[in-house]
Amino acid sequence: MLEGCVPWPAELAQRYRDAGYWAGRPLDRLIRDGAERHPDRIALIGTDGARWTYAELDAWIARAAAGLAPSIAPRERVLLQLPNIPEFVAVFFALLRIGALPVLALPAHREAEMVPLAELSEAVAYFIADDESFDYRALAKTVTSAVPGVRQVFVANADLPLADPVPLPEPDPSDVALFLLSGGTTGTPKLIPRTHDDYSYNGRASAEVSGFDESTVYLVALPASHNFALCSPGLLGAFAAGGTVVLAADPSPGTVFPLIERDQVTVTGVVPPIALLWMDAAEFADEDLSSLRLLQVGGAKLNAEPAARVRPTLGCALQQVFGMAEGLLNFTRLDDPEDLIVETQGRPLCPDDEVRVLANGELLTRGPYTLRGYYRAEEHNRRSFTEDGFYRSGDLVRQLPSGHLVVEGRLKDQINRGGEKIPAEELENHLLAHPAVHDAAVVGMADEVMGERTCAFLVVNGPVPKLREVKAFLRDRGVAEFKLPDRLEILDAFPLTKLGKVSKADLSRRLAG
Ligand code: OOB
Repeated sequence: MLEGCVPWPAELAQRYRDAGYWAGRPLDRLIRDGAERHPDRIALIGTDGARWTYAELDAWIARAAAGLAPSIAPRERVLLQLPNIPEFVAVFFALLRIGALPVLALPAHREAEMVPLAELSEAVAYFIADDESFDYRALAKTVTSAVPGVRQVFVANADLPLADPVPLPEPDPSDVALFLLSGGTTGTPKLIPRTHDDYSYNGRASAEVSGFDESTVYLVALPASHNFALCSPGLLGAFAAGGTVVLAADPSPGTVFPLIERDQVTVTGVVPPIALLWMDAAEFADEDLSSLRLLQVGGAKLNAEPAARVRPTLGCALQQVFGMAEGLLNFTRLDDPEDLIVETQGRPLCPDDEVRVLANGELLTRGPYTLRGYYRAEEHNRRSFTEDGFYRSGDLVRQLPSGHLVVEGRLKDQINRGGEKIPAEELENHLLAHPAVHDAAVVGMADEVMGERTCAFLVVNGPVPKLREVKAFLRDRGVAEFKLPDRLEILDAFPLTKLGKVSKADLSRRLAG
C-alpha cells in the first residue's frame, strides 16, 4: 500500500476477498469491460449532445493514457479540478490506467483550498479546464508558483496530449487508486485514499441497490468529483451496469430539464436544496420529465415533508442516500415501504458494513469500503478512529430495528450548507487573519431551503466590519465561495463552557432565540 496510507488488517482483507467484495480488478476495468462486452452501446453524452460509445470512450482513454504516460509516473499524485465535461471522464480513467493517483478537487475550490491540497498530496501535475465561469489558468499559476512540485498544468479541454496506445503495467488492485477530499473538520484538508478494490465495490454494489442496468441513463447533476455523483452509484456505477452517463454543467432546472427530455434520463442524484428547486420548477416546466424513474437525494438531510412530495411532483421514486467520502453508504431500498423511504436516510449498503451507535448517538463504522486512516495524518487519525479501526463519523443517528438510520444531528464542528461541507475551524482561521478580528466562531443556522447556512460570530478589536467586506476579504484570500459566511454577528465576548471553551451550543441558541 502507498506510504502514508493505512491498510486493512489481513484477516479483514481476506474476509472481504472471500465474500467477493474485493474482486481484484483495477478500477479502470469498468470501461475496458464495457468496451469488450458492449462496444456499441452509448457510454457518455456531453452537455452539448456529443456521444461516445463504450468502444470510443475506451479508445479515447487509451490515447490519453499514452499521451500522459511520458510525463506522469505510476503512484504520482495529480490534482484533478474539472467541471462536468467529457474530459473529466477521459482524464480520470487515463490517470488510473497509467497508475497515477487522481486527487479529486471541486471546481468551486480556490487558492486557499488548492495550495494546501497540492502540498499535502505532493502533486506533480494539475488538470484544469477552460471554463466561462472562472479563470482556472490564473488559479493554476498561483498554485504552481506557491508549490513548485506541481511541475505541469494540463488544460484538459484545450491541450490534452493524445498518442497511439501503448501497453501499460496493471496497478495492484489492493493499492490506492485515487484520493477523495474529506468534508473536513479541522483547519487543514484531509485526503481519503480509496483502493481499486474498495472503490470498484462501492460503485458496483451501489449500482445494484439502485437498480442500475443497461437501460440506466444517469445524469451527473452534482460535481462529478464528489463521491455521490462519482461512485454512489454515480457515473462509475452507471458504467459498471453498462448504462449511459449524461453530463450536466450545473444542476439548475434550466440546464437539467432539457437534458432529461433530450437523453431520456432515468436517474440522477442531487442534494436536498436542488430537489426542492426541481419540485417547484417541475410544475411550470415545458419539458417532458416522464423518463425519470428515480431521484436519489443525499449529502444533507432531506426532511420528510419534501421527501413525500417527490413522487407527486416529479413522477418518480425517491431514494435517500446518506453517505460520506470516507466510505459508508446508506440507501433506502427501492422496495422499502413508503414510510421508510420518506422518513429514514437508508440502511448500510454492505452486509459487512459494521455500524456502531454509541450511547450519545454517534455513528461509528468500519467495513470493506470505509477508510482506515486519512492520508499522512497520523495524529488526526488517532482521534478519528477507534483502536479497533472504526471511523468516527461525527454524525448523530438513531437506528431502527430494520437497520435503517435516521440522521439526527452532528458532533463534528462542520457546517453542512445544502450538502456542501464547511469545516468551522478552517473558516475561523481565515477570519482570524482579518486585522479587525480578535476572535471568531462559526456556527450553522437553520434554513428552510439549505438546511443550514453559515453564521460567523466575531469579537472585534477595530472598526466593526460589514458582511460584504468580510466576504471580500475571504474571497481575496482564495476561500471558495460556498464557504463564505451568510451572516455576521458581533459580540463583546464569547459565551464559554464550564471548561472555558467557546460554547457553540450557546451561540446556536442565540440564533434560534
Ligand atoms: C456525502 O459525502 P461528504 O463526504 O460530502 O459528506 C458526508 C457527510 C456525512 O457524514 C453527513 O454528515 C452528511 O454529509 N450527509 C447527510 C446525508 N448524506 C450525507 N446527512 C443527512 N442526511 C443525508 N442523507 O455527502 C455523500 C457521499 C456519498 C453519497 C451521498 C452523500
